[in-house]
Amino acid sequence: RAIGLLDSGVGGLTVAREIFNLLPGEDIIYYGDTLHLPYGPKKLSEVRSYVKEIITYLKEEKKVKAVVIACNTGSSAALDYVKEKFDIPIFGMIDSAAKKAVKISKNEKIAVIGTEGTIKSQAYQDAIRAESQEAEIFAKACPAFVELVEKGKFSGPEVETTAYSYLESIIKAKADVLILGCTHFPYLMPVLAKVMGKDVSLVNPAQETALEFRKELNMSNLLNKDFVQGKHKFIVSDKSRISKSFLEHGRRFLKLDNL
Ligand code: DGN
Repeated sequence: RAIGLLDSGVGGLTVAREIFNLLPGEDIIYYGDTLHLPYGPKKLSEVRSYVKEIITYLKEEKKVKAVVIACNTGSSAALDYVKEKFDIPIFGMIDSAAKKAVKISKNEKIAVIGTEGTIKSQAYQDAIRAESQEAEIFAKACPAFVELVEKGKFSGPEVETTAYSYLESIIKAKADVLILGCTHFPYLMPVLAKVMGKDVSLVNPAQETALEFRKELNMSNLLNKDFVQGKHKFIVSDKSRISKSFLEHGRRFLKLDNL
């Protein structure tokens, strides 16, 4: 049986890439909810119902054995809710990144950036707090980063100025870890690293999630042990948007040409 991955659009392909690399033998069905994107500015209750619908589809129609909500906003809005509703393992983006951040922080000043929905939900703040009572948390919604990445702007003066204005307060607060709590942000890694300075570690939730997910599959005896190359399938909810934008962005986000 396959693993289901879902996101509002193409962003989750950054998570898919990590999972393809770590779990090459698994069949994976990627569902991009292009009909409802972006999730970032939407009400959490609305995002929650989209996520529930998609998981219902993946489970009932595609018979997936496990699901990764490969979207920080989707995970923030829906993870606890869907975990209760479904009887298959469902994994989100938040906890593994929060754990890693607390583990590597030396001064317990941890910053997290994401969409408005992710930051408003407090999901990262709660997850960090669950790992460390003492941690000082700095959270900032950075919606313009999503737009820049979707325009293909990963570096240059505009990105740097935007990054500096969003991150100034975090830099001044001397946080030593920054969680890139949105699927799009790893693309800005070089600029973010430059703006934050060399003493700040950046945590990429896509990597942390893929590592923890592999452990979880192994523990639940759901890993495919056959030595075969897994098949990858992509589904979008708005077929009219599949054409250019999904394919073009998809190639870039996934760095694969087989879309
Ligand atoms: N995939 C979303 C996230 O990780 O929060 C960002 C893009 C969006 O808002 N749709």
